[in-house]
Amino acid sequence: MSKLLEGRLALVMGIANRWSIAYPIAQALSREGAALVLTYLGDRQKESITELSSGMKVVSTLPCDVTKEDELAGLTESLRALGQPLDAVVHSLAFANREDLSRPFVETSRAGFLLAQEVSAYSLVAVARATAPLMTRGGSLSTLTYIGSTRVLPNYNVMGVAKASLEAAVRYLASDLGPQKIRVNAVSAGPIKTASARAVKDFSTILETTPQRAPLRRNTDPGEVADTVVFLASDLARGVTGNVLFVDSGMQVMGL
Ligand code: 0WD
Repeated sequence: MSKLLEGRLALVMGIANRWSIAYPIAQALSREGAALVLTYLGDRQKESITELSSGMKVVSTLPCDVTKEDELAGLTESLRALGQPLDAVVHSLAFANREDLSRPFVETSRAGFLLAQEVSAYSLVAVARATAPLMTRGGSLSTLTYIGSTRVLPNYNVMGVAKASLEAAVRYLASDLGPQKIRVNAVSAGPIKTASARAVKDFSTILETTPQRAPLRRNTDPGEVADTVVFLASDLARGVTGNVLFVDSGMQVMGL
């Protein structure tokens, strides 16, 4: 069977460790034939990315803190130097202060609110601006979101507001970049045990209740999220842009 992404180049941002959702996404893109560029935050992640990506076709591993304009400019330059069009970008990153994920939302500080917005939502705009000029034959920009954008989940708080902003950014970017045949979508994943998720107080309760209530009666497998990102990056999704696709065992349809 032919591979869906043979001859394509994909950028994956957000592999922090083996539990990161970006890791199975990179594996799935690689399985479908894509060559990869990976970015990391800090030297510790560089080591772990190098180890995790052995066996994948990685053409470059680059530092990129999305709050730093010089690192974003460096990313653009390094991608340009590869001399090959970029076809897919995966934005799988977010950050909020732990204290803002464990107390009433009304107590969110100005600085904590702005930090969550900057790293988790504005970064998609910054990444789109840094990478769209390299997507000369069109392509796909995918990000990761969570249902806390539209529903209230205990302690998700400031991150829920950042995800609402991120999803709105997906729609505006889809409109801006559509004429260049760049599609922009979000995948709304069900709860998955990762370092970021553990920062949300009582996250384990959400993980425990999902299999009792979700239509598929189980939690989300990160591989299912990864396959949806592959779909979005492939020509199969050529008519899909500006969307939020739920990969959550159907949990989003439930009222209780
Ligand atoms: O249940 C879950 N785990 C869900 C996660 C459900 C639905 C959505 N998501 C989203 C997250 O909100 C995030 O957008 O998936 C995305 C990936 O999150 P993850 O895989 O759950 O978490 P993690 O492995 O911690 O990766 C997030 C990474 C950071 O990890 P650390 O542990 O260092 O905070 O985001 C990256 C970093 O690698 N990151 C940054 N990257 C560049 N610049 C920055 C930054 N300034 N800050 C954080």
